Amino acid sequence: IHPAMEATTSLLDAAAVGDLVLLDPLTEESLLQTLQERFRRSNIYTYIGNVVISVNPYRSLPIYTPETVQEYRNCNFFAVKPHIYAIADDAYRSLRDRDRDQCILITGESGAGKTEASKLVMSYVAAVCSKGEEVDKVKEQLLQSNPVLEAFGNAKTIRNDNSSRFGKYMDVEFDFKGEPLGGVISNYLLEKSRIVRHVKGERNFHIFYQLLAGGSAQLLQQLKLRQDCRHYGYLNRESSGLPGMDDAANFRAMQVIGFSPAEVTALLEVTAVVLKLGNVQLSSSYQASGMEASSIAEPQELQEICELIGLDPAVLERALCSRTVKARNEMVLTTLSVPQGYYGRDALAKNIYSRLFDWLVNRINTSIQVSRKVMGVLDIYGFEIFQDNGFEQFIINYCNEKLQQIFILMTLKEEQEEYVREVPPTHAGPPLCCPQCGILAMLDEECLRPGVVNEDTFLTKLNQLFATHKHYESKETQNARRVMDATLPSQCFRIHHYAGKVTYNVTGFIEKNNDLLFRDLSQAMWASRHELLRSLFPEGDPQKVSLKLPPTAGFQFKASVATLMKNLYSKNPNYIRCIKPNETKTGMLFTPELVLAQIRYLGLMENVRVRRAGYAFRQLYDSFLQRYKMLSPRTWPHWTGSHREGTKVLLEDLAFPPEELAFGHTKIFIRSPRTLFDLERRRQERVAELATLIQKTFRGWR
Ligand code: AD9
Ligand code: MG
Repeated sequence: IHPAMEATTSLLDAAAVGDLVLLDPLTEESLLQTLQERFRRSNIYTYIGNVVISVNPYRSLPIYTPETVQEYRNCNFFAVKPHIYAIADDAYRSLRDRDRDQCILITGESGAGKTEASKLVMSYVAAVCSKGEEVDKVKEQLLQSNPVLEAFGNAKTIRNDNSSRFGKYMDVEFDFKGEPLGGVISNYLLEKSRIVRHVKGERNFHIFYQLLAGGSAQLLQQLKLRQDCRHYGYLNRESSGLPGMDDAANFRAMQVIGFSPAEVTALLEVTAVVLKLGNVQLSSSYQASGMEASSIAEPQELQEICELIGLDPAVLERALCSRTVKARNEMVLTTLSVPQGYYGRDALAKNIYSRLFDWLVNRINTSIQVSRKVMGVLDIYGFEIFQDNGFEQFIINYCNEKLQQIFILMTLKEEQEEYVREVPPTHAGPPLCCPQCGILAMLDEECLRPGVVNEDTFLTKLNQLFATHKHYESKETQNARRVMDATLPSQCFRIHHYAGKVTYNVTGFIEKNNDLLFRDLSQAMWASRHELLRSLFPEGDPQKVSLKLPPTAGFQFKASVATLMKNLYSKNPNYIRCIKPNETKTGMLFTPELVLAQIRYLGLMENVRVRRAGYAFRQLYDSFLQRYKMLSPRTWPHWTGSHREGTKVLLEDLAFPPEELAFGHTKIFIRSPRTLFDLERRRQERVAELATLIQKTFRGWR
């Protein structure tokens, strides 16, 4: 049997169809069962038309070999088993041959397999496009950027040992022949609060552990670091190693393509500075005036930091322990209390790190940037619901909500474009309306308000603004609606996201949105002789003192998400929807309730319905004819006319009801799965007949 036949048979296997569009009957239950049955057979990929659903196997499967790559190269989407390579191939070919910019949108909750999927797509494209010295260099640079960015931008969370703590969108650029020329990476809001604090059982960013575990004795000495993680306040003081993750080996294998040795050193120096800042301890003393003041408790760490960055320790000490404020048109130096001092220290560490991360992305970009046809791959942090959700979760979930909206909008747009008949919009439901934009705007307003700002007034204002919003809840709106609910504490609000209800604690919202760094600290950094560090704090230049407040974290994020959405909307979308099968990261374990929840919020049922609202099945005329031509004596064994004509003749002879079929320009559309199954059944019978015939003929020869 030709592999293509086997694959289509698997697509049509009634117990586990490869394309959910062919599910009959279509119910949530049958959808779930199909995914489960396929998963059991290690078929982790399933289609809804050209959307790929991927269920995380949590173990390595032998399905990403060079042979598999060859199998999917130039494949016909319907002729091979569902695979992420098929979508990558389809996108790549549309880009090369039809000159349409592509984007690949990967969504799913934390730990569902988005980052792995994005790497698979990239490596597939790298493998199939042509070879040559120049091209290989570009490919290598594109692929090599991954480990570095993951080291600095990923961390262990409760839900995922290698969780992306930043959003990443990468445009890969191709020339007219389809050879990669370079790329541009955009990064979205790194979760920098992790630098100074993380939940028990999680870790800080991988790079710190990797550096300590994998750096040579000489390097650590140069960076003035100790090997033991437990020495560092910002790192997990308990065990730090992760099963299945070799920090030391990862560090040694990491190559920063295109960086000079001096740049790598500078990068690691600044990383070390962040780690060491966490060990700078403050103690309190009282001044003659009776004011509380803070001072450096133990000068060693501060001294070493300053040696690393070429700064007078007195300057840093002053910036950490005091602050210049404007009083009656005069600048005066005031002392900071110990908590204020620590606040400043942590803000500095977070700022250094997140700016370093931006620098890293930009630096990688300068070595890979050009501009032609593009294929974008979006791998963002997944939807998160924790016990305790703060500003970070709010931002992450906002982004996911936007992506879901664009998914719905784009699926509709695409369906309408492809079908002869319009798809009634009621099938997908209106795009979700979520109060998040309004919340961010309100937060900015609060942050800009002069005088004392606090989270209570912020929450009160939200309660007024969303008093009647059906996706918003808080203690106050519940009281007004006479709802008794002990699970909603008073300093929280709850949003009904497409993916579920999330309760956010407003504590820390204002501080994190303001992202305030005392000017004295940025000026101190600018005064250092460390070129890289200095370049991260341009606003520290006393010549450039601006009175304008810097944009808030929320504002910047909203703006960058809006740009991203516009960018995605202008491209031809390809979707990979990732599903997490269990909560314990266990290989091949499928927990139906968990998957069902994801089926619901990924809107997979809707997706199938939209796809089926017109015609369930579509295929290019030539491949369709190739597969079924044996069913009519007029087309078998040879048809000499056009593929479209041949398909018409063939289907005429099979006498299907005309409303079941539509003849497009390049494709045949078939309305219901039943017709397709019928067609397939007849084909199998005919194949068996032909096989017997051939056998007989052979026997006759003998
Ligand atoms: V998050 O939103 O960044 O927290 P992701 O990116 O969705 O999340 P990730 O790709 O990091 O999840 O996958 C989590 C883990 O699942 C990986 O570290 C692998 O151990 C495992 N995984 C995911 N996809 C595959 C796969 N196709 N084959 C084998 C996989 N293992
Ligand atoms: Mg990820």
